[in-house]
Amino acid sequence: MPMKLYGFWRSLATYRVRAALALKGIEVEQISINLLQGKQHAEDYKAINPQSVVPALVIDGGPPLFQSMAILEYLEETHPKPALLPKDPRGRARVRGLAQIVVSDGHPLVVPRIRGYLEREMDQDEPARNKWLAHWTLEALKALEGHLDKESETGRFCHGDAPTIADICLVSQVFGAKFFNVETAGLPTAMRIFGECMKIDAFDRSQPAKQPDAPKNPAH
Ligand SMILES: N[C@@H](CCC(=O)N[C@@H](CS)C(=O)NCC(=O)O)C(=O)O
Repeated sequence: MPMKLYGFWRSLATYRVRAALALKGIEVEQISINLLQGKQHAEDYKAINPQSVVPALVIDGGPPLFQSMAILEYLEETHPKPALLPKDPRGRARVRGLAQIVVSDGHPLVVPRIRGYLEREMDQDEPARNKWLAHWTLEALKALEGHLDKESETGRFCHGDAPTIADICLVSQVFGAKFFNVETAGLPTAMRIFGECMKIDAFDRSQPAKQPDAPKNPAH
């Protein structure tokens, strides 16, 4: 029975899980929860993920897994090849640290519920909200660049010459930068690594615009 991934084409957290599944060659059935239509708040989806966010991953009809980092760690433990974490504890800490810059610090500030709150409760108009989205997306990418540019562990990818969880998170953040029209010229190492990742079929076919629920017209 294939795993069932509840997600959305535009969701950066879902992208992270799609990319990990694809890199590990795991078959998955995708179920689209339309965040733009608020379907994450429907009772039937809340029964799967009470937080009303995607992704959620259901394996063999068991209780859904939630939170993209926890899911990536689960996939790494259960499908260790190809490895998405280095073997040494220091390396693992570095890769997880890079990943957390995105997952814990950057991405949470731009999710739909934050944007909705800025609009409805804080009376921020669209230009102000777009400024917020671009600012915090760029801050996370600048933090990644600060590490990647100067640390000797950086290789073809974020950590050495094979993709890791850090690359998955970096790529998701760069897709965020594309959505929010962020200028990426000042991020040469991060963007070089993004380019390396996108040469890999698993990263490429997992990208938002290539999902079955993505609009056919790229102007979303
Ligand atoms: N930290 C969570 C983030 C989950 C999350 O916020 N997902 C977004 C899409 S990327 C979502 O479903 N948002 C719905 C909302 O904000 O209403 C993870 O990494 O899985």
